[in-house]
Amino acid sequence: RKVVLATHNLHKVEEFQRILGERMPDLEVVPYDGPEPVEDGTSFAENGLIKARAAAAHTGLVALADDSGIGVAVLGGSPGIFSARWSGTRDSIANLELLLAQTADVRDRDRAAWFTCAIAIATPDGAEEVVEGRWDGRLARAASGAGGFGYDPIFLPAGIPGFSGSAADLAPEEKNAVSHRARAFEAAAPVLERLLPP
Ligand code: ITT
Repeated sequence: RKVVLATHNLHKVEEFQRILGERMPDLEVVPYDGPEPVEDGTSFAENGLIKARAAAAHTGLVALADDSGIGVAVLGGSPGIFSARWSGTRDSIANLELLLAQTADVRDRDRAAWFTCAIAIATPDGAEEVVEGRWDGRLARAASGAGGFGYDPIFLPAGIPGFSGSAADLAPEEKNAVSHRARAFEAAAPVLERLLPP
């Protein structure tokens, strides 16, 4: 059984390979190298579906897409769906530095933030579903940690006993046990089982 992963973000590919390898080891994951559709949806779910639909149509395979980002409470949930290009570029350091600058005056107790991941699944014959996962925490005041990608160095996950570092301080398997992507995948797995050909 095969699924095409409709993302050009290599960090997402790596996380999915680990998450899928552990939870659905019999599934073959093929990367998508076809045309990238315009992501002009107004939500994570819509943008995920746009990507999954395009990959399913182009490959003839069941497609899985991830649309994700970080939300900051005092910014009304921004960057949200604009996370990948928040500074106007895809440079993740520029993006996280802008976010730190925008929240420099925000007190510790008001720094609530969260990651969201929408996983969309589309089949070549037009079935589609989308699920979401969320990971709550706080925005750090400075970047730290060497792992992860994107905004991980400035995200302080809540609820990990004895841990006060950033998401970039977590080992891949630790992040993949609790992240927004892992939680979304938990909801996506039964959908995938249902939509994959036998
Ligand atoms: P594709 O559309 O090709 O999948 P993308 O990177 O453009 O790749 P998105 O539009 O979904 O994907 O943008 C997601 C951005 O949100 C991503 O570039 C990161 O900056 C951020 N992000 C998502 N998940 C993250 C995670 O687990 N850790 C840190 N940052 C994350």
